[in-house]
Amino acid sequence: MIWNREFETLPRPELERLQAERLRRVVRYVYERVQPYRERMREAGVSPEDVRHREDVAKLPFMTKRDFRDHYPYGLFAVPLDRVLRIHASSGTTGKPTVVGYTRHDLDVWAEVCARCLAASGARPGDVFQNAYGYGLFTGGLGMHAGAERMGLVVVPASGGNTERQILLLQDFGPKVLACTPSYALTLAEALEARGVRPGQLALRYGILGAEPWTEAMRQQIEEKLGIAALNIYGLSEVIGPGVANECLEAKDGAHVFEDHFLVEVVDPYTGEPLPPGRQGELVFTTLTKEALPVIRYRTGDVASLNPEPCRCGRTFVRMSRVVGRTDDMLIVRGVNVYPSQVEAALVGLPQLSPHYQIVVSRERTLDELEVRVEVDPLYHHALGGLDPADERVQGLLRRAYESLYGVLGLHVRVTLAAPGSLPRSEGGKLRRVVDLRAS
Ligand code: DLL
Repeated sequence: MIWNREFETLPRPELERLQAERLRRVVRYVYERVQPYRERMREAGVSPEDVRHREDVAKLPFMTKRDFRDHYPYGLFAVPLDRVLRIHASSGTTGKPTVVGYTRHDLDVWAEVCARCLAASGARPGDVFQNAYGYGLFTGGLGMHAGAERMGLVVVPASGGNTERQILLLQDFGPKVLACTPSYALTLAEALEARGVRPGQLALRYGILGAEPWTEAMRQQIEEKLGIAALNIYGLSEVIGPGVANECLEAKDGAHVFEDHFLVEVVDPYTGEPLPPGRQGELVFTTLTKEALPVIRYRTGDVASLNPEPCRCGRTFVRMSRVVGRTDDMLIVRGVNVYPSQVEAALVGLPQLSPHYQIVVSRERTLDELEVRVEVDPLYHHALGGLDPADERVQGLLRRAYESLYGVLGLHVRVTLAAPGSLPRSEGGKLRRVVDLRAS
């Protein structure tokens, strides 16, 4: 179902005209109201008059997470604080959180784009919706909540965590739609399995999963274990929260970016030069309609590519690929770029392994060591009767995992097999899979 047919299927020329008009307006608006950005534009020698066409966005200077840190907490707001109705924040890896604010109009736009995500993922007005994104400062819970109310869903505001209760709600309240992080969807799937609940016994049909990277292999696992169609939702607090892009049920092949509100570019992470469609690089967003905290050319650190091909669902919005990693959590191990998703892709071909893994990077004097810890599939673990290093089958599995990782990464990796359930699980939110011991 297309929630807002008028905008989501606008012919490209009209959409691009609309973007140009909104871009001109937001650049002037920010120039007049946000001092740090005005200074940045002056330094770059660009004035609002220089921005006439959509392509002119490339003349503008970038914003980064650093700007949020430097002007913490409210220094990038474009309206006085008393026009802000809501504050959210995302915890960074270091120090202070990134603070964002919304006017009444912004909350309205946010509900609209989240409603589009829910509709694109299969939800229909009247469906019961279990919202297991965290409520609170994190944007996931309240963002999806507002979208669901806008759509007319029956909202169960479960929030993240408390797996026992989630299971009870899934069994007794009969939700058809579930939203949570993909790693938490796996936690829930395992918990159901452990209780002998089969997918067919639940009313669940659709999952709206995001807020962290995941892969096609994980999608398959989740779809099988929960008996649902699992759709990818993408977003970030600095741009709005969830609701920047979402896959459609028809194609499940890239997330449509809601381009009437967010102008997207892909740039070379090193040079900042815009890259053509299809090329992988850093996603950069300009908000076209936000009031409290518009961002201009915000560098997300997320690495992905764009696909402008028409989609069979009828939406005219460009599709972004899965996020393959972040420019800043990309590991460089002995000079080789490594994304966690590559490790996952290398391991999925081995059915004796489970999708639970952890990557540990350490340094022995000067040499980086990459260790991948991966859990053995519970059934296979049972058949093995433990993980005896002398067991030939264990050795064989280690060798195959090693070879597969070497094939994908071109790096020697130390593989450690772990017992089912021994590696960290998502307890409701985002899962941290990488442990980098080199800095400590
Ligand atoms: O995670 C917003 C959100 C909530 C998105 C619920 C989807 C669902 P932040 O906490 O600010 O906001 O984190 C944003 O999470 O820059 C990406 O690195 C990552 N991320 C978000 N969605 C995806 C996704 C929310 N579908 C950061 N795939 C972003 C991969 C994602 N990474």
